[in-house]
Amino acid sequence: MTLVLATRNAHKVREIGQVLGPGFRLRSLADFPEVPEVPEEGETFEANAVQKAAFAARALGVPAMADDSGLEVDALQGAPGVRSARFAGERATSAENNAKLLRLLKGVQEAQRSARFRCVIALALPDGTARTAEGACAGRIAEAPRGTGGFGYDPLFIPDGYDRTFAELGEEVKNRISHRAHALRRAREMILEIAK
Ligand code: ITT
Repeated sequence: MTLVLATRNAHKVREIGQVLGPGFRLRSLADFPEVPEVPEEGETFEANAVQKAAFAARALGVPAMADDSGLEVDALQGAPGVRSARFAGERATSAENNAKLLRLLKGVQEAQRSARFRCVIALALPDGTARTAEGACAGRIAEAPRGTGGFGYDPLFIPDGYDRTFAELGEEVKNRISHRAHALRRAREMILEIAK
């Protein structure tokens, strides 16, 4: 079954493929360079996920799925949230975003470093109608980056029940307990309806 993903983030494509398992042929916007940059103007993960999925579905004339996700840090009143990708600036690298996060949390004790990753999966039809499913993963922010796996804030995120970061724990653990894995499991029936 083919599923079109409204993303240009290759790490998301890889994780989504691993969680959904064999049987899905994933295509992403990297396969459709003619689709312009998808706007992301919403104030919530849900609004952005729907905007990305509906934009791609309309542009391509086929159903599309989007993932909008990010990190909420309690000591920062939920920041970086929907701005996770561009926390340290419009074209910021993950290293720059992680450095900014550590700077803002300097001196904050472990008990106050709680955070969660959130993910909203949206499935849209070419007529613009969309449905969504959510997932979250609670944890805390490490004192320094550790590990080489994953992407984004993974070297700083220690999920509850573990003392290693997502980047140290690796794909097998992450794809079992992550925000993205939970959202995809909840979306599975809807995904089967739109995949062809
Ligand atoms: P698309 O919009 O093209 O899908 P993006 O990377 O811009 O790609 P988002 O707008 O959803 O995606 O931003 C998500 C950001 O949140 C991402 O760039 C990371 O910084 C962070 N993030 C989301 N999920 C993550 C994960 O599983 N591990 C680490 N960081 C994550």
